[in-house]
This record gives sequence, structure tokens and C-alpha cells, in this order.
Amino acid sequence: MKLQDSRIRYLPFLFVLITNACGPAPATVSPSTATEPAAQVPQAGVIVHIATPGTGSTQEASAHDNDESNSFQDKDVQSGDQFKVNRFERPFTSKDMKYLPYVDIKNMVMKSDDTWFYIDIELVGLGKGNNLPKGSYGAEFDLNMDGRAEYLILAKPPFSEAWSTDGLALYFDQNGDIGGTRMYPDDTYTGNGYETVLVDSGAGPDPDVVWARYVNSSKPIIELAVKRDLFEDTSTFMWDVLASANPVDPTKLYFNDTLTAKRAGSPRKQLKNFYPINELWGFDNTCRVPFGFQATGNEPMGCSVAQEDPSDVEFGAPAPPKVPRICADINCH
Ligand SMILES: [Ca+2]
Ligand SMILES: [Ca+2]
Ligand SMILES: [Ca+2]
Ligand SMILES: [Ca+2]
Repeated sequence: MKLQDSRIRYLPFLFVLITNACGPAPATVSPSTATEPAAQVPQAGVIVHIATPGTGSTQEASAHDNDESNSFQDKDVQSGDQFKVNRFERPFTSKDMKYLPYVDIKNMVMKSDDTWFYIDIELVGLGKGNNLPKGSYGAEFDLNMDGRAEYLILAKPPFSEAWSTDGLALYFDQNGDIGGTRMYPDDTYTGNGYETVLVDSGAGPDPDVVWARYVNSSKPIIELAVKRDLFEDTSTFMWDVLASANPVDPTKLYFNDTLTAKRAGSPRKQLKNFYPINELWGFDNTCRVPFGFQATGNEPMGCSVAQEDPSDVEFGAPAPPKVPRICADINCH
């Protein structure tokens, strides 16, 4: 199993963390608080970076997410938010549904070069008075395409236009309990989501494994870079991105397991018993995009795949294979 291989590969990482914890006391120890995830955190020390990302030279994939910029005055989301399957479209404040364009994902793009995968999270805007995106932004990677991602990259503000590892963490679901017993909401979820921190602000076995920067383009972009080495045991995976106005606790994912639909609320007016957004506000995520294989559209949490019929088919000729097209908008079928 590729996934198990990947997990085995990271056992030495975990061993290093445990060994460090039993070694000489570090010069400084970060105080822990009751609200922090019960996760193993690498010890901070002098961070020496060897490899820094550039710009992705090869375009791998692009997809779009629902965009509320033309309809936010309605305070109503027509599509793209389905609590049942952990798909969210709620770039709004709680209760009063005020629009937050800096957490409205518009497009997501994957690029690559020999060393890195680059993931661009294109946002609708920065919001009034903001010079930089002020949310948290992330990407998940589902290595065995079962709907339960293994890795989460999470980038916290403040951001800079230079590549940085500050405020950036790579999490891992070591015990494989994310998503609980089924992809739909569990009646009672007792798991711990992404409980393991592999790298935090450059502290960890590979300080260079994940990076982030702000790209001041025609639309604001948070760009993440992750080393291809992380995926060396698998040639296929699926990925999605998220944006949050609030700090994200990785041990509380997925939200459709750790919140009830009532507590989460809903941005859809037609769901009268749940509207408006309640506790799960200022949050946007996307469907999952394939890498390294042709998606059928039936992958758990995967994006829709529309079938395009070629228009130049001659009568009587064998039908050419249909060309699948990735479409992240759930309206696209
Ligand atoms: Ca969305
Ligand atoms: Ca969106
Ligand atoms: Ca579940
Ligand atoms: Ca877990």
C-alpha cells in the first residue's frame, strides 16, 4: 500500500521528535495552553534553509471554486456549501453574513518544477483597508484518494511577498482517523484529526519542506510550495485548498464531524432551520483535484468531471474517447 509506505517513511521523523523530547532540555520551551492541539511539536532551534522555491514552470492543473463577489449582497449562497460532504462556501461573518472577500477562494492552480509543487490560492480580494490577505490558508493532500487526506499545510498571517516558512506548518494524520467512520457526519466523532506536527515555522526534520508567500497579482494570491520529496512514495494524489478568517485547529477537522449542522449554521436561505451561518463562519474550501491520474468524477470529495462530446464525429465512425474536463464548481455537470 502506497499510503502505508508513506506513513512508514515518516516513522523516523516521529522517532526524531520523540528522541529530541527525551534529550537535553532546549534553551527555550514554548509554553503550551489548554487550547492548543494535543500534538507532538518539533523543538524550535536555529533554522538553516538550504532550498528556497522559485516559480513553478510547469502548469499541472487549475480549477475554480464558487465565487460570491457578484451575489454577496443577497446574503445567500446558492451552491458550493454542503455540510454533509464537508464542502463549504461561507466567506461571511456569523449571523449578519457580512462578506469577507479575503477568504473567498476563486481559483486554485497547481504548478511544479523539479523540486517543488506550487499551489496558488487565488482570492476574490483583500477586503477594505487590508494590504495583505489576513486569513489562514491551507492545502490538503489525499494520497490514497479515499476522501481522507493525510497531509495538511496551514499558513497563518502575517504574509510577505518573499518566500517564508514563518507561521507555516505541515500536519499529518498519523493514526488515520480523520473523517471518522464515514465521509458523512459521524454521530459522535472521537478522533483527533491532523494530530501530528511534522514541521512548524521551519522547525522539524526538513526546514525547507513547505513555504508560503503573497503574490500581488490582478487578484491576491497566497502561494504555497511543498517539496516533491514529500510524495516520493506515490505518483498520484488529490488536493484541495481552504481559507479561513479564524485560526484553524487541525485536530478539529473535518468540521462536519466536529460540529453539528445546527452549530455550524448555513449560508443557504433555503435551509430555514440552519440559516444563517453560526459558528462555522469565514470559511471556504474546495473539492479535490487529481494529480497524476485521470479522475472519473466519482472520487470521494473529488471535483466534478464533465464529459465533452467532440463535435466533429463523422457518421459511422467509431466514437472517439470522451475528454473529461475537471470542474470544481458543483454546478458544472
Ligand atoms: Ca468553496
Ligand atoms: Ca469561494
Ligand atoms: Ca465523518
Ligand atoms: Ca488523527
